This record gives sequence, C-alpha cells and structure tokens, in this order.
Amino acid sequence: MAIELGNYSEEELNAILKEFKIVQKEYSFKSLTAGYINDTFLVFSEEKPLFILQRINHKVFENIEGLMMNINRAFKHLKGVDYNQIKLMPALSGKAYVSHKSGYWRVMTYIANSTTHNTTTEPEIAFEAGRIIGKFHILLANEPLEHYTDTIPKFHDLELRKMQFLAALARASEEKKEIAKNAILFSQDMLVKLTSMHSSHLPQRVCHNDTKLNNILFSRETKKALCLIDLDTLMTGYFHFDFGDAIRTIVNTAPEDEQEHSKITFEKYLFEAFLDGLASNDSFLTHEEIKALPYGVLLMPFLHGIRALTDYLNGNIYYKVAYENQNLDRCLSLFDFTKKALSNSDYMKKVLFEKLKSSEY
Ligand code: GN1
Ligand code: MG
Repeated sequence: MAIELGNYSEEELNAILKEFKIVQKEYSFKSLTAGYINDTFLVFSEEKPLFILQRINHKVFENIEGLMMNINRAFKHLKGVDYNQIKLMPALSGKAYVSHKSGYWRVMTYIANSTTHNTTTEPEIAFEAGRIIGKFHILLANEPLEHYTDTIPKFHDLELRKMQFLAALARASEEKKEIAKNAILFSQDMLVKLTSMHSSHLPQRVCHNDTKLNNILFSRETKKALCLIDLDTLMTGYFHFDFGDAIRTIVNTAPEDEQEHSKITFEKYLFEAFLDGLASNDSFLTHEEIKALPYGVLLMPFLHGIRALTDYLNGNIYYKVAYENQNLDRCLSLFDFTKKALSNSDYMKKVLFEKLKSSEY
C-alpha cells in the first residue's frame, strides 16, 4: 500500500511491531490523522485491519509508565455485555509499551467493523454516546482513585489554564493580540463568570477526560456504541468534565473547528437523546453532580478554547496545526459554542431535572 505515513516508513513501523508479542510478519499501515497529540496507525495484514499502533506524545505526557499503568488497570474493568473490551498487546519485554529511539509505542487490538463519528445529526448516535459514557463510569466506579496517576496534572483546572493564558498574553506580540482581540475579551469575561459558578462538594471519579464524540467507537452495522478509546487522559476528575466534552461535540452538528459560526449549533433533540442514553443506565450520579452538569457544558468548550488561544499566542507549540491560525480558528468556534450553551442554561437545567430526576433546582 503506497500510503502517506507522515514521518515514518513502513520499514520503521514494522521494526517497532517486531518488539511486540504478535504474529511476526510484514504488516501494512494507514495513518489516522484525527488526533492533535499522538501519531496513530491502523495495522493491516492482507487488507484486514488488526491492530492500532500508536506513538505516545512524550512531550505532552511526561509520565508514560504511569499513563500505561492507568490504561492497563482500567482496561481490566472496561468490559461487559454492553461494552467491548480493548486489549493492549504486550511487548517482548513484558511491558505494555516499548521505548524506541523514535519514542514510546503501544499496540492495541482493533475492533472489526467499528467506526467513529466526528459529528452527528442522529439521535440514536447521541443516545448511544450517553449510554456508553454512563456505562464507562459505572464500570470504573469502584476503582480506588489513588491507584491512578495524573497523566497531565490539573488538566481541566480553570485556574491553571487562566495562568497559562495570562502568561502567553504577557509575551504575545501586539499584532497577535490585535488579531485575537475579541477572543481575549471573551476569555476575560468568561473566566470571571465560570470562577463564580464553581461548585464544591463534588465527588471525584476516574474520568476519561477527553470524551469528544470521535473518542467513542461505534458498530458500523448496528450503530451501537462499543467502547471509549484514547484513554491517555484517564485520571481523577469530575463527571461534569466528561459530560461537557461529550455535549460540546454532540449537540453541535458542526466540527469543533467550524469557521462559519452560523453552522455551530446547540441541538436540543441531540441533548435530550444523550440524556436518555445516560439515564438508560442504573443511576450513579449524586444530586450535586447533576446540578453541576450545565456548568460542565460551559466549562469544557471554554477550556479547550482558551487552551487553543493560549497556544496561538505562544506560536503553536502544543497542538499539531495544519495552518498558522488554526488554533485561533478553533478557539473562536469553541467560544461561539460556549455562547450558545450559555444561552441554553435554563433549558439544560430544566431537562436535566426531568430526565435525570434530581429535585430542588
Ligand atoms: C487533544 O489529540 P486528541 O484529539 O486526542 C486534547 C484534548 C482535546 C482535543 C480536541 C492531551 O486530544 O483535550 O479535546 O485535542 N488532548 C490533550 O480539542 O491535550
Ligand atoms: Mg486525546
């Protein structure tokens, strides 16, 4: 297969696979380019997809050992009638990854006939997304938090993201600040708003922390959700993180970097379908957690937006970008969604109350 493999040749990728306990033969590869952080390849044998081979971005994830231990632990519990298990293929060394001169690599099983969606307009998909995220949390609910490493400490911490934004702003050129003027003003305003909304008394859980729609695998045939993928950010967090990240990518029928803002939506029928899916599980959320969900729907797009803005101001040092202003465009889209979510705050509270049955709003 003559396919573009980015910085790697087929020989190099095959040499990495030789360090894993899998059938030894010459494989072919397809690069999967949806992520902003890792390098991901689908591994084929005679046209049949068998594994996912992935180079973990060591600059972003400094503690590879801790990260892989988190995933190993969680994978043991992430299985069941309505949840497809993914397995890590061990390296010859017995570890779950190999350290190679080009970085840290891992191999996982590929689920046949699976697919992902970047966006959706289908209520069945939104329902299934809600169901599988609830299931994920139920399967991990009894895991001791102290067994899990923070792979990126304070990943969704508003205060940290504010400090990083202010530091980038202080160093940025006048020209960049002028171009990003509206985004900077919106950030300053939202930082005040969100800080005042922050609620305490919430239980911590083992969270996925990157539950955007395309991190959920679906069956091509039945449209059922199979499982969550991309568990690098699996660590302690609050349920509203996972809720907000899913909602921002499900009720918005446009991609997260949509530049035509009139296409960015907050579709109520998808919000409600997601809640129905979540509620199809046994109930597991506390009253306080349910109350914090609308906050999560504002917090998550805003956090991603301010992180993209910070990276734009810093000169694109964190996310992979395809063009110079991509981070700013992503920020503006994410902020536009945040505004649309804000105008739906009362609606969200009402429907959450109806669907998840938490009283006393
Ligand atoms: C990054 O590379 P990817 O798509 O898995 C980011 C997430 C964002 C996402 C898209 C470690 O994840 O937080 O949701 O881009 N992951 C990290 O906005 O920063
Ligand atoms: Mg990710």
